[in-house]
Amino acid sequence: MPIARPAAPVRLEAVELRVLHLPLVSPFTTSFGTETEREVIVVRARTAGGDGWGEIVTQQAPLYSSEYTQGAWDVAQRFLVPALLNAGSPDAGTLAPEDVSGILEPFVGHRMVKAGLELAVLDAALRAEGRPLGEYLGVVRDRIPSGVSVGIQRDPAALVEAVGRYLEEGYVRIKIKIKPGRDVVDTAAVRDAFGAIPLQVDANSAYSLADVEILAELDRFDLLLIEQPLQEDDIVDHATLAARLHTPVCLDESIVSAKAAADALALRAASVINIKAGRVGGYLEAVRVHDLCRDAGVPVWCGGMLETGIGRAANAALAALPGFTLPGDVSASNRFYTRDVVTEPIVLEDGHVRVPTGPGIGVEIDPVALDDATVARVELRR
Ligand code: OSB
Ligand code: MG
Repeated sequence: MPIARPAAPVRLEAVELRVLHLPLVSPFTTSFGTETEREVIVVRARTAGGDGWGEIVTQQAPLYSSEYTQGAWDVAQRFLVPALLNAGSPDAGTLAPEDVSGILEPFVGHRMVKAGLELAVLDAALRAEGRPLGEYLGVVRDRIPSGVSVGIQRDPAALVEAVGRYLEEGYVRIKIKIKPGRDVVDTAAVRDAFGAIPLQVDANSAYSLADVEILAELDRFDLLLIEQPLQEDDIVDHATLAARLHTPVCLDESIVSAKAAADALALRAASVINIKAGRVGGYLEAVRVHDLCRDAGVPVWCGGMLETGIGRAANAALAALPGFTLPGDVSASNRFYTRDVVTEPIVLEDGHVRVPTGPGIGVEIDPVALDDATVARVELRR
């Protein structure tokens, strides 16, 4: 469903940006690299009616997507934040959250930056109204089943150990990262150890169509899906691959907008879609992707970008929309962090995560934790 009731406009007075460095509880390895520390940008929208918070989910290096944190830091200050601060009629000077994406639209790409800015403005607007983000987006649940994304480990035995710990904690769905040479063996090890658990794999673009035989070997593991086997722009190749596999193909990196989602579905390049607000340019575009998939009868699930408590709270709300019929990568904060930047980080309860019910994103910032994690800070004023 489209947003039923728009948020009241805000008077945007300043935007504060911070680069945070947050140590990860353990290294996170994917087909594109290993991270030991999360570098991320937090946005504070300062409005006449109070502050709002958002998160720009870029990573330190452009390996998952072309966006990266220093590029985001630059484009935000040079172009995107000034465009928002200058928006609105000069006397009224107000900005509606629903207008943010249109104001930023002339600037090509940089969707993660746009998403973080939009969320901060939206959070400020909703907090001023005392209205929860979930209610605004149209949630139909008060909690969501929680899956966990498990990085590539030293060897399959270490993977089995890691997966075992997450299952003990209660996660209801396991996703393992794969890459060439660590696909069939790792998947077989997890299946052998744990039987018919809900299991899926994520290749993060590590294969090409020439690898179809190897990918078809995964069919025997009865996976929920294989996520993004091929490159971001390999839409036709994904369609060719999908026709050759029994395992459903799910797209992540390729789905950069509602238009990209519609095109991928039209070409039969995917039968499941991973929705990440950052990747598609915001939570409102994420709802549009959700809506079109729901109309097409295509299941979606909420992906993650190792969010802090800010983005994690917003993801928990997004994932409670009706079309999110598969468990997402919305795990507890302690899956990645010992110390989050919010006062009540997301926790796992009986394999589920609660949808926040407070105003806006529904979590409060821990100012000391935020300052401790901050390595750069700038404020742009009207
Ligand atoms: O491909 O889904 C991905 C993390 C960073 C970049 C890309 C991905 C991921 C994850 C982690 O899989 C998801 C999470 O935040 O738990
Ligand atoms: Mg992925």
